[in-house]
Amino acid sequence: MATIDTSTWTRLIRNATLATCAEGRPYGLIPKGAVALAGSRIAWVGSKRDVPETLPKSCAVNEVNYALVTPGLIDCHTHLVWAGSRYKEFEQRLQGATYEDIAKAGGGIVNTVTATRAASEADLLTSALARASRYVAEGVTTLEVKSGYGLDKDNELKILRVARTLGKRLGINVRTTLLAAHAVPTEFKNRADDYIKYVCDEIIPAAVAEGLADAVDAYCDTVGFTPAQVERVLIKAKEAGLGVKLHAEQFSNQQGAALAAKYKALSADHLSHLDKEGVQAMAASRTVAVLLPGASAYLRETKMPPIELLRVNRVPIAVASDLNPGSSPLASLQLNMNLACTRFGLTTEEALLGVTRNAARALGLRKALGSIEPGKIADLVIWNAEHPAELAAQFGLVRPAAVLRAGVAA
Ligand code: DI6
Ligand code: FE
Repeated sequence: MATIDTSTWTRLIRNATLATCAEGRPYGLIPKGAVALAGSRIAWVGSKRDVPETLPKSCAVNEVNYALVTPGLIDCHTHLVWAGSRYKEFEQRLQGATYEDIAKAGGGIVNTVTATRAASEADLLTSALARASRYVAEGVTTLEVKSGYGLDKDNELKILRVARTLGKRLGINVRTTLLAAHAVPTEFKNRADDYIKYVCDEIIPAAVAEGLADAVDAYCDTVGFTPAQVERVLIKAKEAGLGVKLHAEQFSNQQGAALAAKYKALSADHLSHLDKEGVQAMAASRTVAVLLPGASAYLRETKMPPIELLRVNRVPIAVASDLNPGSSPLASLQLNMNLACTRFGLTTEEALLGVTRNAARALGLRKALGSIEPGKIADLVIWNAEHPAELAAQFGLVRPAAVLRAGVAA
């Protein structure tokens, strides 16, 4: 066997139940594993018996007693920055109203827009920090945050700035997504096309100029925008060099997934009403299917995404929390892993890959994050658990014993 160069190693985690989430075997599992770091990167991954005997003197050694070690978890779809509460709509739905009824009557997203526009950047940061901290406490090291409750240039940028600050304050990796095409604001009532023009001509360029958006998303549905309107946003975002994503096929089938695939979207999200053509289009473009079981459960939806079709066509499946005040005020990625299994029928392995390897792909970060492999960033979680299935098989019981972010203990 070739000798392993340990000269750059700064830390060795030994005696781990290593769920690398790399391809090749279930969970990428190495039962008696070890992982070596060189600063912020992963230098070597293997079996305990292959660890060289001589290590540099300065290399820290962590014996973890066969605890489970996974990549840092990634929530690739949240709307974490907002103000106000929508508890009244929850009560209305319990009385029989639907999400779409409430949106059409002028409630829903637009409600949260009013509160969010009125909130200061400092207040938005305070509430967003509290929400994001819950994710950090459950092993999340990368979080996507969408705008979409500002719906004008200044307020959309305000939300994206809060998102950027969150990452710095919590020392986690935050990816921002501009979702200006989330709903039609009241000042553009019955003028959705004009609003889309404003999004394309003013909001996207401003977000690009300030470097505030990593990607662009749009809401393609009966409560959102038509495929033709969404397409204009996708074209503009692509021209600006940004990745694109789409809220698609949540309440109805608008062929949004196929549209996303046409623009080589990183992901199409929700997908309860996705059909075979949509699945095949996503497979061809390697667009990730992001499943949001919390939103499905919270709105008491009965139509489920076509999991078996996604599997057969080898569409990568991610799982996210969709944290937002209207359709998923459920601030936990682990809860969503569990719901992905109980509600959508994912396996526990699919649930874990959905918040690691495939979630990284959904954010365009598959080369840097999402698995424990040499060269990747050393975002790792050591759990009070023995087996990777435990992460999805419970809720609120399995907790990180330690978290490393880019090789540094958090
Ligand atoms: N993502 C969204 O953007 C909307 N639904 C979803 O799953 C809901 C946002 C809201 O109601 O505030
Ligand atoms: Fe969403």
